[in-house]
Amino acid sequence: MKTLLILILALFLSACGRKAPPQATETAHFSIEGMTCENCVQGIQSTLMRLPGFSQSTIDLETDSAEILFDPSEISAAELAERITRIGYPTTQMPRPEEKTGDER
Ligand SMILES: [Cu+2]
Repeated sequence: MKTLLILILALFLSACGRKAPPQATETAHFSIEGMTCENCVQGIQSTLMRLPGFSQSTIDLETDSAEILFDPSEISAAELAERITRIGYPTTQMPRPEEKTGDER
């Protein structure tokens, strides 16, 4: 009885311990071809959600672009692009928009 409780507690603690360290996140920008409606966006989003290391995505149907937050130790930007391409939307990684603007002196 007691050992079971301790075991459960230990499992609980180790599960928490695994989630506790804040994951390093990286943002990547992509150009996605072939999206025509909200369903396309939903489809891409649900594919992304199943990937390890995926954190968050903002997909813009009007500009055919996406911004994806992910943990680079789990998945790469290239892999993300490949996964979206594989479900029918040819995706290429883009440079950050900040790098395009002539903001620096
Ligand atoms: Cu669609």
